[in-house]
Amino acid sequence: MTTLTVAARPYDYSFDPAHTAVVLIDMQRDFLEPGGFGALLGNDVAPLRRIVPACQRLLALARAHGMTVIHTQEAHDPLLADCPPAKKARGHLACGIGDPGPLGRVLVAGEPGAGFVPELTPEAGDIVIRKPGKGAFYATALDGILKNRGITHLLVGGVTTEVCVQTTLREANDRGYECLLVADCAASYFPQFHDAVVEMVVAQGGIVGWAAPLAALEQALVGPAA
Ligand code: TIU
Repeated sequence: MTTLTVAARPYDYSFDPAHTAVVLIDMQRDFLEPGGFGALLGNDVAPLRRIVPACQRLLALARAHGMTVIHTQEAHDPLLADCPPAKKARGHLACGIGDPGPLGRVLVAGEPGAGFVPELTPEAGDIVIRKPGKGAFYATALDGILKNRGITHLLVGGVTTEVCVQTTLREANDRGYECLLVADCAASYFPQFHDAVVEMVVAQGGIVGWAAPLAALEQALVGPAA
């Protein structure tokens, strides 16, 4: 049993890498590239692209320390059988979920847009969870997979902070997982929403979890920079 401590908010976060998973939420072309679902919703994708190098470092740390790596992917089956009509209708998009767009059919599994950005392609041994909703626990095998591995702690990053990241954090917290939001490995199209989520997570004594920058996690795992 190894207990490492991260200088986090609202107070130190302790974890054992053997019982910890890095969960990287939805780092897909549909959210990070022009022409994808996020851009079709009217968003500028630049703030999301900026976290890619930090996410690469987070994955490298996880792999170097034997942690489970989980990538989630928001995508629907080609028949949209797992897409609630209410989700497809939301936003009244001319080109919405399931429609042919610049990156293939929007948010459909197997299409270019649903794929991960090339810098964060899953490696052998990583687990990929396809999810139909915003939370990664809803209608997926994630909870069972984590329990099968004895995972109790989650280090969470990805996009977008206030939609799929926050929903997943709350789902995980209610299931008893100890969650650290790696703040600079998450991003929103709206920087003020990102900042607000970080504050919401750590408020009230860490009612939903902890937050820390990647550097604090690096320091816990590899010691202070020389
Ligand atoms: N639109 C938006 O901010 N997010 C999503 O639709 N999905 C995720 O957050 N992954």
